[in-house]
Amino acid sequence: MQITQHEAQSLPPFQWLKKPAVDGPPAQRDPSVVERVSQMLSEIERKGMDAVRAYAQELDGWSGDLEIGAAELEKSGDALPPDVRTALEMGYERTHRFAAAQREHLTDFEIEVAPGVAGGQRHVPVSRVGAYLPAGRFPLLASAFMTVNVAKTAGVPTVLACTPPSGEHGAHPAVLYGAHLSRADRVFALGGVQALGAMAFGLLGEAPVDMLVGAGNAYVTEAKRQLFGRVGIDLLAGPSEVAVVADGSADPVWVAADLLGQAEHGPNSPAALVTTSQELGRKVVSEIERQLETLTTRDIAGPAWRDFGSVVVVEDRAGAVAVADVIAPEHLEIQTEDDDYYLRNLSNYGSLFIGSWSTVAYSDKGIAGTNHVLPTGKTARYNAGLSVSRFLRPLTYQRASKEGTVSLAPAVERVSAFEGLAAHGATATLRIDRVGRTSGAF
Ligand code: HSO
Ligand code: ZN
Repeated sequence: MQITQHEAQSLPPFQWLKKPAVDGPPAQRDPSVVERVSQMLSEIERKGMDAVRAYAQELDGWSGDLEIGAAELEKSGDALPPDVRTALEMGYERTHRFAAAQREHLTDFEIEVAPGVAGGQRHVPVSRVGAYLPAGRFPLLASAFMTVNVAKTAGVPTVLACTPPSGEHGAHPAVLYGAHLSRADRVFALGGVQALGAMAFGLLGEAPVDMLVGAGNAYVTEAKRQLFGRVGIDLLAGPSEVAVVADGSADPVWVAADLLGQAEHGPNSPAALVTTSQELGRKVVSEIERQLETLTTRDIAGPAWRDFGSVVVVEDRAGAVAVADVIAPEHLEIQTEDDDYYLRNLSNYGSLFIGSWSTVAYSDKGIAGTNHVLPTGKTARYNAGLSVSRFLRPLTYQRASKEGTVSLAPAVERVSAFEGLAAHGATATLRIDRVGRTSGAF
């Protein structure tokens, strides 16, 4: 989310109130991680489940059953405090409803391209998806709603889910309950690279998956990157990010809280304030220090803010849009007197939170219905977050009738001859000769 020198040159004038202590973005790829993941994946591919089990034992201390049975999934909710269970059910229901609306708004169509020639498109789901449900430093309970649930809502017939073993349950009960609500077909207590390898290579009593989705640690992300091509992926998630665009009407206490609300994800989580008000910027800087004093996650959020936090003052709202589009944050909050101006003019963000009553955590937990698997590290310039459309390929088809050949074949013959591709031309010639040529140009 940093602003490079090159980008700064083409931006309207702006001023730094706080610069990140670290120059440049958080490191994305550690060569030792790349090497280790590559070696693990080739071992898993060669040795199959023996290697998977050995890694589960070595890295997670787990030698129990890998699959979580249907009965255990069914009762996973019983282990949860009732209010947590209710909140999870609410999150599932809302993310499902939002994904179902996305499905409904993807339209199939067929148009007449020329007389007797039709072209069409149908959205067809991927057959098999593998979802990774992280349970690391903080188990993110809504993960399954964002991946398994969205895939099932898109119509994916088989969705496998893997989550790291933890404690004697084999997996975190809340993560299991999320997977159960989300309609996972099979769930495994299996973490890290071995989970992704097992799903991609078809080692879990299932054919290989076609696509891997879900966030994880640096090893999980690197495994997805290395498996990409052989399987599809959703995106490569980097550290969670937030940016807030605020003017003098915003409450510095809320803005500071919202910045820390994502900074606590990890010590390399960037958070940025872009403001038209120098006064607000100064207040937010001191408010962050004040809130950090009592925040239980200050040992993470504090270094994150110091190293990757920024406050930028711009001259006007057009300047704020220009800066926000350059930093292209994963989450972008707008807290101004003119929120709709930003909705109309911004183009690079993972998900937008409009108005001071909308905050990122509402979506993070699934309670607001939208997806939290979002592009990070400026990839919002070209990518969007996870949605049903990622699991549905817009497959095209065409149909030409005998009548249609008249409007297709002569042009195809001419282009093919010009290219020197005789066999292409012949496919058209055969057909037009059967119909008979009409005189004149195509
Ligand atoms: N902010 C994370 C998702 C999350 N945070 C879930 C808390 N729970 C990535 O968008
Ligand atoms: Zn979050």
